Amino acid sequence: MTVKKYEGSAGGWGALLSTTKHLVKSENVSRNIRNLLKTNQDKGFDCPGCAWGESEEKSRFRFCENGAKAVNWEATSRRVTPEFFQQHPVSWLTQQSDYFLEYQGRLSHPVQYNRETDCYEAVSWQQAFMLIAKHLNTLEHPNQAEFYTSGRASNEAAFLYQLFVRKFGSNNFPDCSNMCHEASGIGLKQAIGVGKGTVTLEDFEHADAIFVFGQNPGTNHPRMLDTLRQASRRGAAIVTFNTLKERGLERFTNPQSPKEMLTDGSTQISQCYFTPKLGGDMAVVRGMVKALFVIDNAELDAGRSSLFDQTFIAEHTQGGAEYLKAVEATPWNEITEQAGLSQSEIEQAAAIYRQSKRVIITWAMGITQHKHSVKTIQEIANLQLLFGQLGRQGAGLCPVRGHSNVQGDRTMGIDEKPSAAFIESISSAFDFQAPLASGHNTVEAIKAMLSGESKVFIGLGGNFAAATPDTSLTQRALSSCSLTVNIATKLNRTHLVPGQDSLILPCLGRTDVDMQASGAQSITVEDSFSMVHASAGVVESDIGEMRSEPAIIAGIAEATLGKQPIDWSWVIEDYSRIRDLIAKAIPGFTGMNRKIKQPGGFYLGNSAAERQWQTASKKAEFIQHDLPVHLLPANLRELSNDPVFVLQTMRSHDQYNTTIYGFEDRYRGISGERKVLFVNEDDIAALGMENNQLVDIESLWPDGVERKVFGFKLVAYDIPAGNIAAYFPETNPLVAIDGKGDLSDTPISKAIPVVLSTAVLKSNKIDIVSA
Ligand SMILES: Nc1nc2c(c(=O)[nH]1)N[C@H]1C(S)=C(S)[C@@H](COP(=O)(O)OP(=O)(O)OC[C@H]3O[C@@H](n4cnc5c(=O)[nH]c(N)nc54)[C@H](O)[C@@H]3O)O[C@H]1N2
Ligand SMILES: Nc1nc2c(c(=O)[nH]1)N[C@H]1C(S)=C(S)[C@@H](COP(=O)(O)OP(=O)(O)OC[C@H]3O[C@@H](n4cnc5c(=O)[nH]c(N)nc54)[C@H](O)[C@@H]3O)O[C@H]1N2
Ligand SMILES: [Mo]
Repeated sequence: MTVKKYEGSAGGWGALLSTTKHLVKSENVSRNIRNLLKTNQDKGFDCPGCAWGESEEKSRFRFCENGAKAVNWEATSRRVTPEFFQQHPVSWLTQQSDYFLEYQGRLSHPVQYNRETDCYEAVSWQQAFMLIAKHLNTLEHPNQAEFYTSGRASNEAAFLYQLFVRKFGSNNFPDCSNMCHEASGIGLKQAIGVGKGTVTLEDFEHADAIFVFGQNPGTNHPRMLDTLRQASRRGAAIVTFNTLKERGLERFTNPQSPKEMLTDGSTQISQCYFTPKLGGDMAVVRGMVKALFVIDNAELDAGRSSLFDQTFIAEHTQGGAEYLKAVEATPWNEITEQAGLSQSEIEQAAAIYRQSKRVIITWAMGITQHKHSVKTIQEIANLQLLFGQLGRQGAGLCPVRGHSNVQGDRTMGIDEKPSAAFIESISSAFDFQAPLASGHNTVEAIKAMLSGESKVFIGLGGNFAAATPDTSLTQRALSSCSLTVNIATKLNRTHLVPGQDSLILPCLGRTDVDMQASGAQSITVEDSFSMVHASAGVVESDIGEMRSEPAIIAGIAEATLGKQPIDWSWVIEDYSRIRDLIAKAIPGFTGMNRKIKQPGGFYLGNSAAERQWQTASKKAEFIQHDLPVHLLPANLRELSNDPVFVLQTMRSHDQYNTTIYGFEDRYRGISGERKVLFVNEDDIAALGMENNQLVDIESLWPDGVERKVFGFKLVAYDIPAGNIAAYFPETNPLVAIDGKGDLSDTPISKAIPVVLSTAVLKSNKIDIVSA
């Protein structure tokens, strides 16, 4: 392993070289280059990398380095066949790293686990569907099954899936969003009546300032960097709040700009870069509002007009006065202590905000994976409401979504707490009573499987065993099921935790040609900006027995329910038939088949952006919360006499969630290792430890369970004292199942209380990644 400070800008030659390296490694160079050229083009496929939108601008290249990795690794010619499984029993595969599992290539045949041989063995699709139907139809209650979804599923697949599950009788839809932007959905729905972002990509061209909270676009949304670069170049102020100095937010060289590439130039991204403590962002925003309120009072005293948009506040909002009273009552020392920033730093940020007529605020996992995430998001909304930054061009709220269709899946009804209106709409469109009672989210699903209440797990994509909290408990939950089913492109950890019966069903990915009775099909997705557009795969390769996700869901549904409430096989012949059903049942999708023919697709609209408030009061709500009493609650601090650190678990530059592409975290200067722990230099000294030494990490939770991971290398890093950072999923065993966000139930993956000790040479039972 090497640690070497990265001095360059983000992007640039490093990104280009890495793209080329991954092209070569995936053994299909020319075909893959052809694929890249089709990424995010009107007639190509939607990049499975992230949910950032596409500009209208005609450019030949619409992929980024990390999108290229996602495309290449999906389009590999390697195959995991029944022969592979015959040679490799599950107990042997369990010992292999996630990198190894991913590298074996695409799953090619449906397989069923045989307990006697400990191997997966080939089954026919029909046998697989019948086995699932048998398990589902013998449950005492439909709520004894869990139907997980990861955010790559298309609108068509997600729609059929939810229709099947609701007709079956359940709302048990745990999904990746429960671990991701759940808090954004809940927080915004209460505040502005819609749980989605209010801006479009075009708004970024008009913003005077963009505030970026808790997000690492250089790695996770590289195409966003180009948007930020353009904004910066035309003079918009970009202000970043991130616990770490992420290079992509400092400066960026656009690999698609010949001039920058040839002159070694780069664009400064953030005008100001603040490094608050983990979880300190609510205090930051509270401080900004406090600073602005003081100026507002002074302006009014001097007989000048208010800083705030008083017309907007009066006409469109309620609760503003109470909120400002609470802001006034919050003392500066509480704010600065919690934010980890000085009053003057916060005032500096407030000054930029004040000078900017049009402000966009973006955020991702650094905001959503805390105990007080919903509160923080509502604090951000409060700030924007004071200045009327909703329904104004170049302004608004922008939660930057993760998986490429996670937002679309929710729109299609992958929602364990569907609204009464949604249920009414499905019920009347398909002439049956869909269930009204809430189903299980991810944490509830794990608990239900663990207690034996739920007996069947079906995963539409994703890697449940690795992505969820409390790894050993989750694995116990899965293995105590009577049936586990995984619909997947690649082999992963979850497939190695079979229930009594277990199936792996291989599916086509975004890049593959999807051939059905009426010809090649396209599917649709929705990006972070509520744009719905079509995507059609271009890769024609040896697909073995793979089937499309819609076809697999239809097969399961038909075996379980017969032709109810629709003729499942008939709609699969031509996906425009599925879209006609979507148009019939989901608001905003009338004429879907026609509208997706428009270049760039169609905009679903956003009521808050039109200043229509779908809240109980029909106004936008200022929602007031007190700051957390302490970022590290006393009951947790008191669990150890050793210094307690707050750990954030994040992504390296070389992974896609639980998929590990390699061992480089280029911009953080790490190479050849993933078991690293980023710690402040002074903290290392205070612990009496040394840079590069190995430590064990134990998390603290008042339930008496030992949660520990072993052998992480200390890396002295520019990070606030008391805060540390490591990669997920290696650290998921540390997240206690009950360590979750208030109101959102999202695991607190960015706020895990831990203590460190010198490593005893022991390896984890579930040491899920090694080089
Ligand atoms: N290449 C690639 N692209 C991806 C993914 C991937 O794994 N790989 N995953 C996709 C998915 S599902 C998602 S959700 C997104 C995730 O995108 P991100 O949210 O960017 O993902 P993380 O790596 O979790 O990064 C969290 C960032 O927030 C900062 N941070 C953490 N805690 C705090 C805090 O309390 N306050 C502040 N101000 N900052 C904080 C961290 O330092 C880090 O920069 O990316 C999507 N795109
Ligand atoms: N500690 C910690 N835990 C976290 C996070 C964190 O920041 N820290 N982040 C959370 C977040 S934001 C998220 S979104 C979740 C992600 O949780 P998941 O979505 O469950 O996990 P992924 O790693 O994205 O899933 C990868 C698997 O999906 C399958 N796959 C890939 N493409 C397709 C496809 O087109 N169709 C199908 N059917 N399968 C496909 C492959 O088999 C692959 O192995 O993890 C969460 N967990
Ligand atoms: Mo995510």
